[in-house]
Amino acid sequence: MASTHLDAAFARAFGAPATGAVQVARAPGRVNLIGEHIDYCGLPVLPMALRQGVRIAFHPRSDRETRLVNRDPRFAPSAFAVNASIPPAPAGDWGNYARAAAQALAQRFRDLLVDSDLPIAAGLSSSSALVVAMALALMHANQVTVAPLELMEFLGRGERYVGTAGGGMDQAIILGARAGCASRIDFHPLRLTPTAVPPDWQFIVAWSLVHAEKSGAARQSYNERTRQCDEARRLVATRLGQREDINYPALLAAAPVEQLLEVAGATGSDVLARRFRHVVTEGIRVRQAEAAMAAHDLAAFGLLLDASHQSLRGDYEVSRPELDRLVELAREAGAAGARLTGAGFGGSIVALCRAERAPEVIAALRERFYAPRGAAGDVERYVFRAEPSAGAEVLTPGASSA
Ligand code: NG1
Repeated sequence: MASTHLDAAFARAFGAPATGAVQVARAPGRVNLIGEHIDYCGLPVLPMALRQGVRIAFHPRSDRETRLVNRDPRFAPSAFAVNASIPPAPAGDWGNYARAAAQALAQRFRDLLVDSDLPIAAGLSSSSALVVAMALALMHANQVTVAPLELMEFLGRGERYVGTAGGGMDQAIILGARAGCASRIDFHPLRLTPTAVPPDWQFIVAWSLVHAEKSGAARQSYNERTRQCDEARRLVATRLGQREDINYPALLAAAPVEQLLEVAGATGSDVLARRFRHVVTEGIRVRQAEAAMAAHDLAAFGLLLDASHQSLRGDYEVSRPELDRLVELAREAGAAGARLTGAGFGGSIVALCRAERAPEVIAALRERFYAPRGAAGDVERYVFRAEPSAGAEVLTPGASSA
């Protein structure tokens, strides 16, 4: 959307500002290509930013009030005062993502109009895009600068305000993505390493039509996985004679994979052994996938996507029949590989194919998944080609942003 449209919508929501131009912060959504449910274990992941994202038009106020209006009428206006401690709105209120950023930055405040072309609860990080866009708007209006890596870590921790024990992948890629590239994110210490996505590769994102609401049961299941991974790590470390607080990267460096899996299998908990196996094997797949991308080896990357999905489905138990069906259909239509992306429990899949095959894959999903479910009308929003895009920014006033 052109920012002039946002200016007009802003004026309708708050009245035209008496002084200065309305400014716009933009933060993209992301699709994680591989490395799922391992960022909170401190293991590398390989996401890329999307063209779609969140835009916030903003203008300073002279008091400590922040007023938020969302162009999507499903989200009611929200307001809060910026103090040292900002109480959250009830669980599930979208305004909590803005509060998360404001609480993390604790500055003075403004009127903000939020606009998004990202599907919500689709595993594409619409929530973190909102947190990052909000943080950039607040920082820009208050002339605060924070070094990029520090801001990524800061907002990763800051988003836990909403109650999800998330890793740091989303905030890092949303802020640090490079156009045309996927980025390997390492967490100890935080570092982004871009790899160009080969021009004849096409990643396709398709939504399962199932909302993965982070505020409800999905959050509990997500947080349960983080606890299980931690428990599995402690059990394996103790049995190997390592320190109980050793982190995953160090544990993986301390013993061969076969030995780690054998020790995990002997702990007496089938669930913990399977969670552990997912984490360890997924970590290996990330390295292999990055190498396959650098070597333009589409078939190898596709097989790694398939293996990741099997592991997330069987060992990690975060898939759903709708996601499995989409993966199956994408494969049948000629994708080299496909898997659920994001936290799961609903949300989207990502599939990879040669660029020239993308129309066939998209058409097959439309006919065989969306049409039978009565959802063919809005299909462009549900299934689309993922364009590896640049990270978040504050746009120059008056600049048009397609
Ligand atoms: P999504 O897909 O946005 O719910 C969540 C976490 C990530 C990561 C993935 C699973 C947040 C903000 N994001 O992402 O850190 O753990 O799940 O790989 O909690």
